[in-house]
Amino acid sequence: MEDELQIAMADLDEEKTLRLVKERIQAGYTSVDIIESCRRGVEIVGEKYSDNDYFLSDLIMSEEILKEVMRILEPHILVNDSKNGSMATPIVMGTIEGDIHDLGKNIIIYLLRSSGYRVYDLGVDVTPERFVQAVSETNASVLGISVLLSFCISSIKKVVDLLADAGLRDKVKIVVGGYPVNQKVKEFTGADFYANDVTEALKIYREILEQ
Ligand code: B12
Repeated sequence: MEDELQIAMADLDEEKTLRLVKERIQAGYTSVDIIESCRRGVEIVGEKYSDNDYFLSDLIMSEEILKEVMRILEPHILVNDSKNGSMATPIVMGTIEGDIHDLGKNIIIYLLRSSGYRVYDLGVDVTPERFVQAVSETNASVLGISVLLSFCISSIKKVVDLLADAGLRDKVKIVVGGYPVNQKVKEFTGADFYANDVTEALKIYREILEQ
């Protein structure tokens, strides 16, 4: 299905993207639907970059537009005040060592916090040792690791191995997320779940946390 917002994002047409986002909010689209259209558009930006049709400056431009989209969307994301920040189970999130992509991770964190979950954000370029330390210190029952660069995937396996060495593996569910993740990545790293879109990510977190 042709999606005007996805195309505007892929074309890096900031004005049109932001106008369409505002129109869709007015028309009652959910934040998740709007984010997904933008994510698919940005995926095309990545493909064009791989094909040498776009340059690094275009990746940076897509980042700027996506941040602007989130600024517009945030006030419209429903916050569950009754549970805000009070959910007992902490979640740890971060982007794996060597990788500084954080737009997707930040969106997931924002949506989880809006649903009342307590999330510790370790930021980007997080070493395996730091992930393990954070799980141990916070008693987290879910660890979310974001990865966008394929060559950083092996460091996620290291996190899983170190958690096992520390006797923490059974205490925490590990979710990997990001553009290159799939069933094979889940199996290779030893993670429990994977998600590369916002709907699947939220579904997994709810399943784990509402058990
Ligand atoms: C924007 C962008 C950048 C920005 C990042 C800005 C930022 N603050 O994040 C900048 C310009 C800095 C950048 C830099 C680079 N980038 Co870049 N970048 C992208 C681009 C176009 C979009 C990424 C993005 O934000 N998508 C939008 C978000 C919403 O989607 P998402 O990240 O997938 O997240 C969603 C889901 O995956 C999921 N999710 C994400 N994390 C998590 C975590 C958990 C736990 C869960 C459950 C779910 C989840 O939920 C999110 C919401 O839907 C991608 C293309 C692509 N296809 O992804 C390339 C891409 C990732 N980049 C790439 C490359 C090569 C680079 C550079 C090496 C370029 C260079 N020559 O310097 C550097 C690397 C820097 C580094 N060390 O990390 C390649 C990676 C190729 C590969 N296979 O490894 C890609 C795929 C482009 C391409 N096709 O070539 N990049």
